[in-house]
Amino acid sequence: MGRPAMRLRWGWVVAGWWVWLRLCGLVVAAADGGGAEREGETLREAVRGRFLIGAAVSARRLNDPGLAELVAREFDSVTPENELKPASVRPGPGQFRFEAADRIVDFAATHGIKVVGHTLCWHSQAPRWLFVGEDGAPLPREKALKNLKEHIDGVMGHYRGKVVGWDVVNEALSDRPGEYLRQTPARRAIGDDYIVKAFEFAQAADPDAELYYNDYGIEGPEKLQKAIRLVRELKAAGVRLDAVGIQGHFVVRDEEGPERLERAIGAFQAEGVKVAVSELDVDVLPRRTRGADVAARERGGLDPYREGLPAEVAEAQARYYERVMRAVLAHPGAVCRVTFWGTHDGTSWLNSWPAGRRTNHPLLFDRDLKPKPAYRAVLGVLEGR
Ligand code: 9MR
Repeated sequence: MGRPAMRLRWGWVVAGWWVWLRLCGLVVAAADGGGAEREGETLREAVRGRFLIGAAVSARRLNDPGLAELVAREFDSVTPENELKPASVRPGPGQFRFEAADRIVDFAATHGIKVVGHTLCWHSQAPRWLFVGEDGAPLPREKALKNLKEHIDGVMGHYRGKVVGWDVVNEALSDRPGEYLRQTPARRAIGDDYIVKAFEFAQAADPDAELYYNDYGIEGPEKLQKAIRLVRELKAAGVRLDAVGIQGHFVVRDEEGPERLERAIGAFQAEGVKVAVSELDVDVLPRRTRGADVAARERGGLDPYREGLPAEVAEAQARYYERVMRAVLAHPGAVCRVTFWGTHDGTSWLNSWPAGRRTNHPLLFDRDLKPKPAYRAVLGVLEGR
């Protein structure tokens, strides 16, 4: 009788010590599911509250315990990668569907992680009926505004108090030189002020949520000017804009990316608006397409790293990430969040964009969830090394 009870008590004592040591960060590697070999701090510890550090996640992939453990360990914020887009939450007019996004929000609440909402108004991944009539013509302005308001009220209302901020409008700026706004279904139906209207609706739907404008390539000189014009117009219209999301889809061969990012962060800081690096990744595959327009497609893309990322490319990518993080730290207080667009390399959208199925390696963790040189580079910069 006595001996099993003793053993049980000793078991609890040992387990208690182990949990305590884990919390102190003294025991790490053996406990980390997915085989992550770490020493010392995690990203969310190393960032020391200077800004949020996050990853895009999918509800389905969070079912993988190794991936879930990695997210909870390394990040203090998540962005549902697709689950909050209009196409995902709106099965039809008057209808909302939140199950998948709710699973992510519940996961985040369990682990003390903040949730960023992506995205309320975008020309892609949105149902046609929001802004286009059955005859294929743009809806009348009043009807389109009603739909936009109903959408924003419904989604932000459901997540009030659970989502810290929203990409209210996504990718509204044109990639064409000299053209300011992209032509989109919302703009055709409502007019140029659809962006201001979306921010007004969002501000009213959840006054406590932060409001962001999010776009790719706005660190480049021409699009940056357009983004600054938009920031000023929103300000002039009296709507609140808490941060601009610079997506940060970089290509390792594009040497100037980090300098452009640093200049853009400084430029937005001068406008009095914060910056979120909202969809960070560093593509290692050859491609002709620039930017991150989801509609862009390329044929005959090479796929040289199917068997793994060569050490010298992994190193070049690590140096690139290091420069990106130095740009982020160069303007203290200017950046409110850095979010990686995926968790491990196998989850990245860049495995199927701009060319068909390939094996890309753009993130901090490899397909076995092991930290790459890029992870150590990011951690090193955060730790001041
Ligand atoms: O990563 C997303 C991918 O899973 C989707 O298939 C794609 C479809 O539109 O959208 C990707 O995310 C995009 C984000 O929503 C907006 N910026 C560009 C991102 C990469 O395409």
